[in-house]
Amino acid sequence: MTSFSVSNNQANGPTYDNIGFRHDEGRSPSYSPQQGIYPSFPQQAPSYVPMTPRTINTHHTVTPGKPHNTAQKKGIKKCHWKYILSAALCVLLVLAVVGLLLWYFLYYQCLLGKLCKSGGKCLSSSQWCDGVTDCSGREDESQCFRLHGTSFMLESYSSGSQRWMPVCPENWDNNFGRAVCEQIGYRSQDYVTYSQTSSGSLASKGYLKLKPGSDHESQIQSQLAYSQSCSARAVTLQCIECGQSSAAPSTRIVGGTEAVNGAWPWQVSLQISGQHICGGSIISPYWILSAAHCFQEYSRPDIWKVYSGDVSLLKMRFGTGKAVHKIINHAEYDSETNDNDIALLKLSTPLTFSRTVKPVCLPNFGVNLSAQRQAWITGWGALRSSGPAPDKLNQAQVTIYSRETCNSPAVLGGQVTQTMICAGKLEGGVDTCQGDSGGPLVVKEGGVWWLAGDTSWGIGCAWKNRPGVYGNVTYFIDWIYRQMQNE
Ligand code: 4AZ
Repeated sequence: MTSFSVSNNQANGPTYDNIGFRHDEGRSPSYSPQQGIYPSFPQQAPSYVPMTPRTINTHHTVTPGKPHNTAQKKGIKKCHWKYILSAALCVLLVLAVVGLLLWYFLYYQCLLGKLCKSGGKCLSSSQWCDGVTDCSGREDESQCFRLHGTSFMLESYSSGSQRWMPVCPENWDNNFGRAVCEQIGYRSQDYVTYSQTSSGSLASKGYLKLKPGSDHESQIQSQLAYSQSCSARAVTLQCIECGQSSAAPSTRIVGGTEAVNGAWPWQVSLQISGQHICGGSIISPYWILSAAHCFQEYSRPDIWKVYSGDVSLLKMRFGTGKAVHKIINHAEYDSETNDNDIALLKLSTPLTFSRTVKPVCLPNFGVNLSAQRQAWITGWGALRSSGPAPDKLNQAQVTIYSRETCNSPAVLGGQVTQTMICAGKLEGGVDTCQGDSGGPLVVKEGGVWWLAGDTSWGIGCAWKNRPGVYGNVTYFIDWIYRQMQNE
């Protein structure tokens, strides 16, 4: 974490000219046959002598009143069949082309349906979350529940109306809550409770309600049915106790300060041979969220140890640290652009939560963690570019900027993609730095702390108009839960 002011003399970032597609106004109209080339059928036998259309009538003269000879009649018949045959061929060709185009767009490109990621099968939209597994990787039935907003309202995807709907608490109990949390990706041991909230405008289009006699051990979404009304409010779910800090952060805003124990209980230090390399955030007893670039050179899980529970690296070394069972880097991480800079570490044994070891909340759908929010960064990174790393965890408050501001030519000039967010102080002086990578960017909203980003990259540290760049955790939420479900 860096906390000093420097003036930045960097040249502005590159700009890109986006010359969009222009319709070709001078294009000739599509082909249409010229009038008068072919004789109108069946006035006369065709001549098989190659000729220009203009000469047709000069080769055969037909005397009025005189019967046509047999050859001429045969010629007419031949021509008749030829004409029908070529017309039929044309129709067949057109049908084949139309069929091919329909197949390409409707099935191959799956324009109207949804594509299975595994196997590439195209399903109709109503097959998604209908309780029947159609994709070989089960993804059509694996993400049919989500939590919405700061109230943690449960939503289920309705295959019938093809939208997310709140769940009515009628017939609901903790067994269903636990089963849904497990389906989302949490362990049943971590389940806290279910409750009820006002669904507000989200229920204006109805609810999904458990049918009487539903069984929590069977597929839950196939036991939910559409209901216009609900006697109670809507189900909220706490799948894990998350986002609770045990100590208030310093009220000082500008610059970094030393953190106290328990203020950021999700912060971990990822180490190799007793040396701090990267930061990370606890999201559940088994899972740490960090940055993919931390594991490019050191990709073997057995060389890493995860330390948690204290602001002092020295003190944490008295503990043993947790072994890493598996490192899951995002498959589309791009080390050139830093796109998709996110990784998950599965621990060999679960963490025991305490006052100083707790998970942060993963962003629920609809929680606004975007532009102009005040957020906090924490880490054991360098106090200045290429400077020494501290023993104590540092914290600083930053502003999350809109992608438009991040990408303006004077700031990061188009390098901030949708998988990233940028945050810092445009005036300079406060930022993450080497060694903070993988660590958290958090926002407090509705009384809990949400993980908005993982520290990824930057141009220098704390330079004016060069805010730090973070992995956009909201963007990765489906990816994160998919990994948690699969392991
Ligand atoms: C790094 O090298 C690094 N100023 C992390 C964050 C930032 C710069 C560098 C953001 O790990």
